[in-house]
Order: sequence, then C-alpha cells, then structure tokens
Amino acid sequence: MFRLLKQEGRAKRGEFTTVHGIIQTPVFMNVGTVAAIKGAVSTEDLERIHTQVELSNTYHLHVRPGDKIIKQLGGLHKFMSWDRPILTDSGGFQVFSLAGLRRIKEEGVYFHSHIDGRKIFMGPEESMQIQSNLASTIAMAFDECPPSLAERSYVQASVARTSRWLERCKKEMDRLNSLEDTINKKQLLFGINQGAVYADIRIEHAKQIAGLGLDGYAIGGLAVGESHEEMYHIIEETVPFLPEDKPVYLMGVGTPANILEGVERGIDFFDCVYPSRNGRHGHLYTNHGKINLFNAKYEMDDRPIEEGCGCPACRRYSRAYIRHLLKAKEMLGMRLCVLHNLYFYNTMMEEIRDALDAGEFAAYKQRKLAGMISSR
Ligand code: PRF
Ligand code: ZN
Repeated sequence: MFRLLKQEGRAKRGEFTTVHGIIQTPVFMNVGTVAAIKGAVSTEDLERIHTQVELSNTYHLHVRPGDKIIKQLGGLHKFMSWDRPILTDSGGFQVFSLAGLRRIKEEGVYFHSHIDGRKIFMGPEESMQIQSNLASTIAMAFDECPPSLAERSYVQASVARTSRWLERCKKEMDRLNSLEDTINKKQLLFGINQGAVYADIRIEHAKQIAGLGLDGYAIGGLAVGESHEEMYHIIEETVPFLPEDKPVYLMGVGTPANILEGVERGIDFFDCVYPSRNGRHGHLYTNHGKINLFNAKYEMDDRPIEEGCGCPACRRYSRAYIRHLLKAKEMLGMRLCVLHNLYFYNTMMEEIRDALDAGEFAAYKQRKLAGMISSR
C-alpha cells in the first residue's frame, strides 16, 4: 500500500494507495475541520490548488450535523463533493483542546459539546463508529494528547491508556469494516505515538504500536508548546522505531520550515491550520518570507502576492486590490489569501517531491529556507 520510490538520508518519496486514489508523499493535508476549508474555499477550489487530501474532524462532525446524517447522505465524500482521499482526526485532540469540562476514564472521555453544552461520551469504539459513518479514507486512532509540560508520571499513565485504546480501536475498526452496511469497508487506521518530550517513553510506545500492523503511524503530542528543537529531537528519536514500510504522519505541523525539517527526519504526512488561519488574517507565505497585506506599504503595490505564483489570487489580482478587499472586510479578500497560502504549501510539497525524485532534497531545503528567511 505504501510504496517507497526514493530515499535521501531519512527523507522519503513515496506513494500511498487508497480506495480514493494514490497519495504522493510527502504530502500536506488541507484542514477542513467541519468539512469546510475556512475562508469560503470550495472543493472545486481544492482541486485547483492541487490538494491531495482533505482533513476533517470526528468530534466536530459528530456534534454538527451528526455522523448518522452524513452516513444516510452517503458518507463524507458525497456530502462535501470530494472524491479524493479524506483523513479524519479521531476527536481525542479536539475534545482536549475545545471541550470545557471533561473527565478522562479508562472507557473514554466524558465532556460537554462546545456548541450546545450537551453531555457527550467518546471512547475508542465511539470514535471508530463515527469515523466509519463518515466513511473517510483514513481514520485516526482515539488518543490522549497530554500537555507538553505534563509530568513524567502523568505521561506514562496516559500513554499506557492510549495504547489500550489503540488495541480497542483496531478491534472495532476490523469489526466495522466487515459489516454489510459500512460505506467504506477498506477504511484505513493510523495509530498515534504519544509521550510528550520524553524520548524513552516515545520509543517504548513506538515499539509497542509498531507490532499492531496498522496502515500508518502518526506522531501526536508535538507542536503543543515545546521548542522546535525539542520537537525535531523527539521526531529523530522516534521515527527509527516505527515500521519502515508504513507512512509516518506528524500531526498538526507546521510552518514551512517545520515541514522541511520533518521531511528530512522521515515524515510523510503533515497537516496544519497555519496557511488558512494566517490567510484569513492577511498573512501570506512567499518564497521571500511572510508578508502582512495590512501593512501600508502595499497600498499602491500593483504586483501579485508572489511573482510567478500560479494560484487563483496571483494570476489575476494585485496586492493593492487584495489589501483593499481585506480592509473593506469583503469575503473575497480572505478567500484569495487562503487560496494563495494553501497553494504555497501544496506547491512546496510538489517541489519537495521533485527534489527527492532528483536526489536533491538537501540542496532544495537549504535554498528554500535561505529564501524564506531573507524577508523584505
Ligand atoms: N492527537 C490527535 N490529533 C492531533 C494531535 C494529537 O496529538 C495533534 C498534536 N499536534 C494535532 N492533532 N488525535
Ligand atoms: Zn499566489
């Protein structure tokens, strides 16, 4: 299913085959939490900006509109009119970051909906059932993401529970995939490595879950407050203990620099809200660093956001015009900025894959980073 095409150091160029098409890796997944990319970006737009994988959230879609409704409407692909791969995050992380009151027990998590406050329970089985109803291409295991500053003893107990949850996820996913009325009977399951910044706990956990024969492995619990150096160190320590023949997904990461460093350390999948969130605030990625279109110096700037960029914003509009739209709070301004940023990320991934194909990733990485630092 995961075919390694080329390797440069630990960096991998691969192809991940799914029922919804082949994913060329390394890949950046475009975040659409509630089955919508924030900034009025349609699935037709996603195709135009070379998106390979859309990412949605179990928790959000369970709360609204409800996974049973989506199942009755034929699954998430049909619901949002997107026929390429979709990855759903399990809800664990969102419950911990969003829901107010919550209680973590062996069976799962009790919490209150962020929409209407109603009581909800979610455990590994519930998360798998919801993801099966959504019929995503890749389901994520139900995990706990402990805070980066959590004490060692807490992290140890939490990781042990996440391991037990993972075995329950696997069992439930196998059962659901064998049911007659399951929409995607080939739904894949990725396990999630946790352990905060404790390398030995991470390694122990990685060894443990590597034996479960999952379809892919994620590194969770990073980019939650620790330094970039700590994050890179943990990735370096952990990756060698995950199966070589399965893709590795670094959850919720990150900046373009984080992605380049991640690829170098053996990461295949990434996702992050930065390009869409920054775009909505007029912060744009370019090969010469980030620019803020609200800055007065762009008032008369008739150049595109980035010279030579093929995105829908740069092909037609100037910085001055998009700045005007943002200042006038016109939705189109936000939309164009988000499209540019996602296109920037997706294009960088294409460049990374081309560089790996040519055996020139190290040189590419150095060039890209040097360009982005020399901000104007
Ligand atoms: N677990 C899950 N989703 C996540 C994370 C995690 O640890 C992170 C951490 N960066 C982002 N998204 N399930
Ligand atoms: Zn552009």
